[in-house]
Amino acid sequence: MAGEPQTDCLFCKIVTGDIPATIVRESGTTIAFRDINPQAPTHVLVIPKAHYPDAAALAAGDPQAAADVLREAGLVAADEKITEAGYRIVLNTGAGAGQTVFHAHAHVLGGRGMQWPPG
Ligand code: DGP
Repeated sequence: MAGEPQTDCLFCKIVTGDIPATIVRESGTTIAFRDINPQAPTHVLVIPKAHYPDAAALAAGDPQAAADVLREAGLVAADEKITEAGYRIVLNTGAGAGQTVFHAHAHVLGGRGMQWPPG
């Protein structure tokens, strides 16, 4: 069923605490933790606690939780003091776009200059 935990999902295991992570924020519907392979001085992942395979599925299945992810991404940026310089929220969607973990997540990246277009 949509939103149910998946036994084979890495990020569901971070939600349950079965896999450790450095959690920086938590809300009723989301957690935010540092990326294991940071691509910028600040690189935090914000995920819904419920399992949806990508951001589009999350927005379709639970629009409030999708909004919560974006709100928490902004609060992470404020906590990390990267709002003034600017930061990026990235939602890789599909393997062709670089998604490797199929539990919806927003990358919050900041603390260095950013290029456009992204690679
Ligand atoms: P994406 O490529 O958009 O699916 O991003 C997945 C991110 O997840 C990637 O930047 C690395 C991160 N990641 C993968 N495994 C772990 C883990 O076990 N712990 C943490 N904290 N991050 C992980």
